[in-house]
Amino acid sequence: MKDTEPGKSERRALITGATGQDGSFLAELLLEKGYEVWGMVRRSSVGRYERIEHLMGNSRFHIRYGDMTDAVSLVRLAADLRPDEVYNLAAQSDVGISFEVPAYTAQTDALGTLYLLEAVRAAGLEKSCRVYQASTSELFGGSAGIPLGEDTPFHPRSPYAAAKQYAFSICRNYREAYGMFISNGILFNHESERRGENFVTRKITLAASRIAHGLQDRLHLGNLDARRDWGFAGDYVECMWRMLRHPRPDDFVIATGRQHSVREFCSLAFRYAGMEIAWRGAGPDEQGVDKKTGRVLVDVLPELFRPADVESLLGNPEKAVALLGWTPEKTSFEKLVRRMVEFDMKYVLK
Ligand code: NAP
Ligand code: G4F
Repeated sequence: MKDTEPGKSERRALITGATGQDGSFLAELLLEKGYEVWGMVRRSSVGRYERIEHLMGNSRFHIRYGDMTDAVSLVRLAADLRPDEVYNLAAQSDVGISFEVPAYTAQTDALGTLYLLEAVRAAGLEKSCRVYQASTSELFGGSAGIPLGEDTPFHPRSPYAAAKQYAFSICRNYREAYGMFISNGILFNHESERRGENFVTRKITLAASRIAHGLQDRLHLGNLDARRDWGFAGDYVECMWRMLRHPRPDDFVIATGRQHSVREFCSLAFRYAGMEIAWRGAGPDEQGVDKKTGRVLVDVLPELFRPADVESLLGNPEKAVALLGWTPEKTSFEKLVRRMVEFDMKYVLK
């Protein structure tokens, strides 16, 4: 696999959502591969660039303002930059919060994707520019223990998933209708020490670290039985890049093929933070107690349950293994949890 096209010394990539978890890892990867990288960021009254601050001094990394809800800004960006590759990662990505801001989620995640594809077309790039769309395992709405693959029907269970279903479909439609190179990455949950603090994994590793240092009393969680196929974000962004190096546009499931419950994630994170949890009680009365002291470390709050939840997600990454050379569980579940706790044990003291 060549890193550069023949006759071209440097490819130019535009990343929407560059300040997010995946955007920051992807920007690092593309810079390592010799790309000129343009990150789209939105204006904020506070500097919110901590995930990409370390890239700011790189002469091949640039930022431009834009917003997925502002079609004009996307048209201008595509026309000015004329990118070879666009990675559409920008989204209101919190499933729980999408129940509270459903229309904004649809505007950003669904219509925003349409605007971006139209911007690529308006710039006359439909034959040259390759587009990656951040699709999601949330589209499936659950797996009931059966691994989910590219042919599994969708059943979105949140405004977020419904918006992402539109984005997935419009990407496929533009691929078929206009012959554009657009690939959907159907990514299962991927985490890291850069994960937003609302997502359950980071909420747990931060809380375990704060509790270990005496900075927090206990952790409140919702559905402890939810099961996810959790991988490491740094591994997953490599697949995004590989999808655009593949000879044909296509849709790919990226997953580890293993799943764990929220409860299991919790037990492991607290263990790495120096505490062994024993679980007692059931349903809303369930508690995680410190085996040594009997102190309650984790409890369940009914208000943290979603109006509809995806109970179980398990992916079948066979196609990506065969066609993209993807290695599932490159970073194991245990390594991922340890990495996040090790980071947060220091982070919470800053
Ligand atoms: P994230 O950390 O929440 O980052 C989202 C990014 O989108 C941020 O840079 C955010 O900017 C930006 N954004 C949000 N609304 C925007 C708008 N209206 N205009 C412009 N930018 C906007 O998400 P992530 O975990 O990196 O995920 C990246 C993408 O993959 C998302 O599309 C997500 O839905 C999808 N995905 C994620 C996972 C996962 O497990 N992480 C799995 C499947 C799919 P601010 O920093 O200014 O908020
Ligand atoms: O960490 P979560 O908020 O991630 P969720 O909903 O699976 O969504 C993430 O992964 C998707 C891919 O499948 C992405 F498309 C999406 O953008 C996002 O990155 O919740 C995981 C599970 C849920 O079942 C939730 O109900 O954990 C359960 N949970 C239990 N207690 C909790 C909590 N989730 C959160 N956020 N906070 C809790 O206290």
